[in-house]
Amino acid sequence: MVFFTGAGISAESGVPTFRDKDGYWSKYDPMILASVDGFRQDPELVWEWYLYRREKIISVEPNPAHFGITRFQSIFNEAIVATQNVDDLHNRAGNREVYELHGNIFATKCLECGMALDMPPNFDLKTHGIPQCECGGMARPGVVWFGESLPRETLTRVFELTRRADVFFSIGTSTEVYPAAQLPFEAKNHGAVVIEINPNRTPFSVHADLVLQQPSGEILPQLFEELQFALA
Ligand code: BJW
Ligand code: ZN
Repeated sequence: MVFFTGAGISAESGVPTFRDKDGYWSKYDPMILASVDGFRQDPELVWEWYLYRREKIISVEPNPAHFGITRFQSIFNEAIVATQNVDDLHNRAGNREVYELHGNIFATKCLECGMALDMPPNFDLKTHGIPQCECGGMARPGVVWFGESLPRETLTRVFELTRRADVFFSIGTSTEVYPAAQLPFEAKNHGAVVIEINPNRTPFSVHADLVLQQPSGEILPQLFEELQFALA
C-alpha cells in the first residue's frame, strides 16, 4: 500500500497549499522562491520566506488524515508514505517509512557542495546574515526546487514500491509537478487499485479507480473505520 501525498493533506492543519486560490503561488512567484536562480538573485528574500514557513509549520499539528495513515500502518505492515511535502507532519504523526521526495523544510544544505549543514531551524537573518558552509557556499533550505533533481535513491525506491503496490492512494495533490506526478499513473499501469482523495479534480482523476472528492482529514479516518468494521 502506498500513500502518496501532497500539500492538500496538510491543508486541514493550517498549512497553505501552493496552487489553490489562497495558495502560495497565488501571492508569490515560484520562479523566485523555488528555484536556484531566484535564490542566487535574492537569497535573503528566499530565506525570509522559508524561515517564516518553518515558524508557521512548527506552530501547527498533524491532522486526522496524517493520524489516519498511522492507523492504516498499524494494520498493514507494508504500507509506505511517499510525500511531496516538506513539512515533516507525516513523521510527527508517527507515520513509518516516510519517503520525502521534495526534501524537508527543516533541513539546511550548502548551495555549492550540497553538504548537509547542522543548523537550528531558526536563525536571525538580520543580525547574522546567511550562514556559510566550510567551503564558502551559502546555506540554503534542504528542499527540491524547480529544475533540480529529486533525491535519486528515494525516487528510485518509491517508483519500485509503486510498481509493486496493490493499493495506491493519491491524496491532496494537484498531480501537476513531475516527476512525482507520474507515480499514480505508474501505479495504475502496474495493476494497483488507485484511489484519489481530493475535493477537486486533477489530471489523474479520469484514470483513478475511485475518486473521493472530500477533504482527506474527513475521509481517511472514515475509510479506516469502515475497514476495521469489515475486518471484524
Ligand atoms: C486537498 C485539501 C484537503 C486542498 N484534502 N486535498 C514542462 C512540462 C513537464 C515538466 C516540466 C516542464 N517544465 C519544467 C518541468 C519540470 C518541473 C515540473 O513538473 N513543472 C510543472 C509545474 C510543469 N519539475 C521539476 O522541476 C522537478 N525537477 C525535475 O523535473 O528535474 C528534472 C528537470 C529539470 C528541468 C526541466 C525538466 C526536468 C522538481 C520539482 C520541485 C517542486 N518543488 C516544490 C517546492 C518545494 C519546496 C517548498 O515547499 O518550498 O514542491 S513546488 C510545489 O509543488 C512543492 C510541492 O511538493 C509540489 C506539488 O504540489 P502539490 O503538493 O500537488 O500541491 P498543490 O498546491 O499543487 O495542490 C494541492 C492539492 O490539494 C489541490 O489539488 C487541492 O484540491 C487539494 N486539497 N485541500 C485533500 N483538505
Ligand atoms: Zn559547501
